[in-house]
Amino acid sequence: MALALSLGRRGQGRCWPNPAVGCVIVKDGVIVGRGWTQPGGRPHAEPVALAQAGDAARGATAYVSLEPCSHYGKTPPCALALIEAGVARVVAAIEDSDPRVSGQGFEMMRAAGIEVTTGVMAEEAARDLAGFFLKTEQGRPFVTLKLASSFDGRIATGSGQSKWITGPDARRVVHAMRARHDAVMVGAGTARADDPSLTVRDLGVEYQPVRVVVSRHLDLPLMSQLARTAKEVPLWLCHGQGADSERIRAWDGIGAKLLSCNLHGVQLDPTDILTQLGAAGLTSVFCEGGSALAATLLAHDLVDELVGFTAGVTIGAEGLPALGALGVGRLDEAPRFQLVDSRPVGPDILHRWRRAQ
Ligand code: AOF
Ligand code: ZN
Repeated sequence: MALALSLGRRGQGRCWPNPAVGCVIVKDGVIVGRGWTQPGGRPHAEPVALAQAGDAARGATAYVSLEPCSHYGKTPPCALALIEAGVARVVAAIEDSDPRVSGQGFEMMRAAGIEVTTGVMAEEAARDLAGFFLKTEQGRPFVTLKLASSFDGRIATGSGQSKWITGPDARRVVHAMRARHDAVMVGAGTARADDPSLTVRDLGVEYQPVRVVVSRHLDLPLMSQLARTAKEVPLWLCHGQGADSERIRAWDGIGAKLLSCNLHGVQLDPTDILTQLGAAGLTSVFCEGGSALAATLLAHDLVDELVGFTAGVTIGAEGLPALGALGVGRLDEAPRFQLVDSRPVGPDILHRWRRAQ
C-alpha cells in the first residue's frame, strides 16, 4: 500500500479533476503491475496496472489507494476491470467520496466473490487525496498558503525589494511544490509588483499548473509575463462582477479564462472564488500571497496547510508584513495550525503546518 500511495503521488497536480490514485498488483509475492492515474485523470490507475500484469492478474492481490470506481463514466468501472481480470483480493486504503462510487465499488467486487479489505493506511491516503475529498464534499480545493519571509515575518523591504529573501534551494523546493498542485494562485498586488510568470521551471516537468490571479477590478498590466505566456500555460482570472468589460475582452482575447466572482464587502468573496475553482475541477491550490489575499483566506478559515520558508535576515517594521489584517482580537481567535514538518533548506528553514482538525 505504501508503494501504491507513492505511485499515486506521481499524478498529483496533473490529473485533476480526478484524484491521483496508485495501484500495485502482486502475484505470489511478486509485483506484476503498477499503475497511477494518468494526466487529465484517465485512464484510472487500475487499468494501467492490469494491462501491465496481463494474465498474471488472475488470482492476484490488487493494492489501491482509493476504492475502485463503480460507475460508467468516460471509461468502464475499475471494479469491473478487476473482476474481469480474475483478481482474487483487493486491498484499498479508503472509500471514494464521489457519490457515484462511495462504497458501491466495494459492493460490486464483493458480490463477484473478490475478498475486499479496506482502511489500510487510510490516514495517509486521506492526506494525499485531501483535495479530492474537499472538492467532492465541500466543493472547494485544498488550499496551501506559502510564505517566504524574513526572520521577522516580512516579505519585502519598505521600498518594495523582495528579491531574494530566501535562497535558490528554497526557490527550487517552491517550484517542486507548485508542480504537485493543480494551480498556483496570487493576488493582483503581487502580480503587479513582481511581474511573476508563476510557472514551474528547471525541474524537467513537462506540464504546468493552472495560474490563478485574483483581481477584483482586473487592473492587471497586459504587458506582463502572465499575459505573454497565457497561450501556453492556463491563466484563470477571478474578477468582480463590475470589472471593466474592455479589460475582460482583452484578457479573453489573449486566452485567459475569466471567472466572475461575488463580492464580500469591498473584496472578492474567497469562498466563492474557491467554490468556482472547485467547480472548474481544481482539487488543490498553492497560494503564494500577497498579504491581502493570504489574510482573507485565513480570516475565512479557508487555509488547509501553511508552508513557510524563513530566512536568517531581519528587515524590521519598515518592511512589508507577510499578512494583512486578520481581525484577531484575542489569541483564541487566531487561526492555529499544527506543525507537521520542519527542516533546513540551504540557508533557510522550511516549516509546514496543518489546519487543526
Ligand atoms: C479509480 N481509479 O485511478 C481514479 C478514480 O470521470 P471519470 O469517469 O474518469 O471518473 C472520475 C471519478 O473516478 C472520480 O470522481 C473518482 O470517483 C474516481 N477516480 N477511480 O477507480 C482511479 N482516479
Ligand atoms: Zn476507475
